[in-house]
Amino acid sequence: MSAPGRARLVVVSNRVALPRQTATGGLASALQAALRERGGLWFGWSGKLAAETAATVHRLHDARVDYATIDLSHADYDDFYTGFANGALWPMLHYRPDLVDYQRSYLDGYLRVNETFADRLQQLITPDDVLWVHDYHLIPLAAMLRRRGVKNRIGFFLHTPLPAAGLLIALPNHRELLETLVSYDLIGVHTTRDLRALEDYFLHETGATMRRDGRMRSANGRLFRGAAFPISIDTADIAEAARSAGSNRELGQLRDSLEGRALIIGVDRLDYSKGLPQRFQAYARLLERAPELHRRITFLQIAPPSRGAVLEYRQIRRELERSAGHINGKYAAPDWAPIRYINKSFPHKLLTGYYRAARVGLVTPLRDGMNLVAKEYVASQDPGNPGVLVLSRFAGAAQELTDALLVNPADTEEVADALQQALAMPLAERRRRWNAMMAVLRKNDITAWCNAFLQALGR
Ligand code: GDG
Repeated sequence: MSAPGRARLVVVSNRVALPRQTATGGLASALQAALRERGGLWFGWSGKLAAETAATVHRLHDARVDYATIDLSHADYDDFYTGFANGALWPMLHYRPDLVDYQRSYLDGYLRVNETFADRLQQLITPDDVLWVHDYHLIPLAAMLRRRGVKNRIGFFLHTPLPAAGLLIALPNHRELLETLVSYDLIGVHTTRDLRALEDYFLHETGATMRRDGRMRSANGRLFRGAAFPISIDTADIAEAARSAGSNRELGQLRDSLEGRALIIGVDRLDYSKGLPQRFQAYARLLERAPELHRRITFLQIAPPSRGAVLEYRQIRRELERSAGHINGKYAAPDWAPIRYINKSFPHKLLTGYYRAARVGLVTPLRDGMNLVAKEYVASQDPGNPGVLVLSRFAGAAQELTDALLVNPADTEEVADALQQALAMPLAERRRRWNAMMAVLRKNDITAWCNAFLQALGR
């Protein structure tokens, strides 16, 4: 096998962000940046539905990257994607066992699609390739490839948090699923907290043992390792995009419409893990107790809809419409709306301009693997006059961005306090905090993340 540094990189993820597609997910944003830098093959679902799963493999080549995608049948989409991945695994991994909708037929569909991925992928790879599989949709893929005789190095990265073993065991058939992870050579997670959970699960629930060299040995004798790799952004690229967005017409329109008011911004996929109802409540609390801020602030929440096929996502959408309407109904004046709530996505470059125009970045997920919006907000700031990040303690990003104002997203008063503190923060303190966070992001950018993972996988 050639050194992984030189070997071809094959990235596998459920969704593939094809060239010139707007990527509104963290995984897509990060992998797009990583592959553009290094070249390689990206394999996954096309995002399209067809009569049959994977009848053909669609191929495309652009800027050093080969793309190979397959369509999913309606039944596979329902069972694998909507049913098991987003209806059972996602809530479980985000500490919401109450929302888990487990059905054996969903798990069967999930395993079926992973088998199809393994079949198609096997035809696309050569023995020297290094495989990097992403996220909770594809947990058993390596085990299925190994059964087909694939001996390549295979790494896995989990983009969500990993809850403690005590919670994970509430997932029916958890061992059937999670034990397949031992077929990867390296399992990457975002934070040391996630890593502790991973090791705890294997050591206490599956009979694996820890060796002196930090690798684990599974009950059936396979050696594998877990490690933390906090994902990041293309820091320099985002800083430059935000700087040059200044001349953008839409950004000018936003600035004009503010008429000098301080902007608070939130940008999140519309997802219950992002803490949006609690965030709206905290903002309402701020308006209630600080009348002097009325007409002087505007909260812009951008929340592109996602996973509309899952009931909880439709419910939260309705809940937020009600809540935003309620806040505006109660506090708005003929010439001022305290909250602007938008359910659509924007070009990424424009977002960086919006971040820069905002005095406060409000990022308060209940649980989040990392949260790239927090990092993008920091990287987009004007060094001479940076804004303040208010960040949930339960986002992975809080482990690195310790100079943000860290809050418990469920604590309405604490979030309202932090907003007030952020809006009043003197320039010198804003600059000190921003410089400290920016130093972290310059050092650990997306390239560093990618290299750290691939180097560890090569060892
Ligand atoms: C998962 C994990 C982890 C958002 N709205 C628009 C838009 N976005 C972009 C953002 C950012 C990305 O989507 C969102 O990333 P996050 O990390 O904040 O959240 P998830 O989508 O939940 O990502 C997360 C991540 O994977 C990576 O491992 O950090 O914890 O949940 O890049 O800018 N992009 C565009 N228009 C939008 O309206 N173009």
